[in-house]
Amino acid sequence: MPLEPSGIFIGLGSNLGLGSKAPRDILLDALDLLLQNGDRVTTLSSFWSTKAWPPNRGKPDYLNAICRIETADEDPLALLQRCQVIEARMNRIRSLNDRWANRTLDLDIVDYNGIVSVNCSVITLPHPRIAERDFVLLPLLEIAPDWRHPVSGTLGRVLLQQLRESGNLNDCVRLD
Ligand code: PH2
Ligand code: MG
Ligand code: MG
Repeated sequence: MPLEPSGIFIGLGSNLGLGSKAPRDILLDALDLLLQNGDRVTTLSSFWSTKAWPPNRGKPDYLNAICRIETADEDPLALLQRCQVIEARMNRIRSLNDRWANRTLDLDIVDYNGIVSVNCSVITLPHPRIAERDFVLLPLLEIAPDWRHPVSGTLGRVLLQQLRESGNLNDCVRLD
């Protein structure tokens, strides 16, 4: 029997405001824009305030969330492009010399129906660092408690427990 597809999950992040908009407004606008593109947001996690990774570089805290969407097409690359257009509309500047530069908006495809693409220059699915990121796992598990990593098959909650045991937690606070 085929495995139940796990769904399409997008990670949202912001650690910079834009004009009068705070990160929270930017994430809400991004959800609106996804919808306007025809990507139906079916579930949204809480917003989490998280310490910037990598730590101790003086970067502002992030606001992170995860949403689950349903797309009209079945094309991860087309979704990536729609996400990049939304990032650009929120004035996302890509820094050439700082991989972890502050950002007004980051939309990452975390998991696209369990698709595994390795060594693809355009997009790596699932997102390669899920297992190391509590700011991804915590909101993801809120909306998909039985989510499994598409590559290892390991339950997300087990990955989170492993992160806890390794002491590599990032100080994430769930907001109301
Ligand atoms: N995203 C990054 C780099 N560092 N730190 C936190 N807490 N949350 C993020 O979403 C994040 C980060 C690159 O995309
Ligand atoms: Mg990211
Ligand atoms: Mg990104």
